[in-house]
Amino acid sequence: MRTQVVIIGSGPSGLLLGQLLTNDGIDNIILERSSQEHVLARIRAGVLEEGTTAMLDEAGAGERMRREGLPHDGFDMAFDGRRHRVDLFGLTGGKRVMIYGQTEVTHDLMDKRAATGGATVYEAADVAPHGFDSERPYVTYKKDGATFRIDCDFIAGCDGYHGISRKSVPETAIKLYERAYPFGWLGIIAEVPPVGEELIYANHPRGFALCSMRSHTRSRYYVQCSLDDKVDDWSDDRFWDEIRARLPAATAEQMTTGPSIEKSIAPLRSFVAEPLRFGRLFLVGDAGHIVPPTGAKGLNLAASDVRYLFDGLREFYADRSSAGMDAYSQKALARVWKAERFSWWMTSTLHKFPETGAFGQKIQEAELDYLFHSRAASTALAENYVGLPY
Ligand code: RFL
Ligand code: PHB
Repeated sequence: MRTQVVIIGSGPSGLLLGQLLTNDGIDNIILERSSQEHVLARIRAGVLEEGTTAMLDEAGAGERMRREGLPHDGFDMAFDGRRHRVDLFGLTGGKRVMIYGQTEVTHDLMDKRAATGGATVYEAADVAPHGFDSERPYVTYKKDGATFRIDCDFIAGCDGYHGISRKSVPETAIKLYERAYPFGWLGIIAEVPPVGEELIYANHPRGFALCSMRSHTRSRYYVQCSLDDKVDDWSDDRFWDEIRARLPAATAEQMTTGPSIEKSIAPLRSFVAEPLRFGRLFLVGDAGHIVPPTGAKGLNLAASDVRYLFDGLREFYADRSSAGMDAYSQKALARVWKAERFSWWMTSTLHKFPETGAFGQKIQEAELDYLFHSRAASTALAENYVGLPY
């Protein structure tokens, strides 16, 4: 079998890249380890930057998002018993974010791929990239007991943090930067109206909390938890008591509670691999970098990586120029590191760190107080939250 680009992984980065290539007449095959149902069952991101929504439109997969997504012009930060609004729209000269779940993004991209005849192999086992340091790379995989080989021009490693692409690169060719945080996020979804019109990020001596949403009737809430905690340690009642304890009293009183329909714990990590290109293999999205979710940047970075790589591939096939692909790693990393910095800052400012104690809490409150009394500091926050240009 032969194609132009083999894409490993059908998360948002693989699906978005695949759709842009297909629309441009560039042949591609997606190899995905899991089943389609499993990919669609993962509940993750919820905040899309304008760059990301524009790319979904460009891919032809933005129609439902434009209809059902919730554009937000700001969000609140709560600390010291009060809520303060960050006016994203006013501070950035008219930019906003879109609240639309990653599950829906994935769904829309899968539907578009099916409608335009793109090939995806689900439940592809033992996927392995080969020969990417030569002119003739290929990828092998197993399906239903048989082994297959696909020859190609390029391989896009869109297979997430635990994928095979990054692991296939010789250790001497790659440098890894990493920081693990000493806590996790316990997240739930419940069929209850969100407590506020906009998101609320809360700093509290008991720990961080986030009130997000998926629609006007579906809430997505998180609390900082211990890495040793298990989902079973957290009954719905314990979760609701804890999140209310971390919010200003007036907000807690307004909160509607109800049974959770999903509950999971995620560790928080910052991670970057350098470079993101190895001959004819490219690392895209979470395969190349991870941010803690506090800044809502992971999915948006996957989209900006796809922008740079797609432009490079298009230029190669249209003009036989490798200039765009040669610039991929450096361009993507410049944006990645700025989002890493911002996500680290949001995480550091809003979470309870066991080692810093009451002093750390006071410093955080001073930083937040400064933020809301300085237009310059608020503008820097808003500019990063809506997404730096690319
Ligand atoms: P994904 O989504 O992990 O997809 C990778 C795909 O590759 C497949 N795969 C393989 N396929 C073949 N062979 C192998 N050997 C393979 N190994 C893996 C996997 O099955 C999977 O289908 O990576 P991608 O596409 O780069 O997308 C990245 C985003 O999913 C991620 O950055 C975001 O979810 C991060 N994130 C958030 N990002 C935001 O922009 N805004 C948010 O509000 C936000 N909130 C979050 C988040 C992530 C969270 N968790 C659980 C990690 C909230 C949470 C709680
Ligand atoms: C979410 O809605 O899942 C969400 C929102 C904002 C974040 C992280 C996650 O910073």
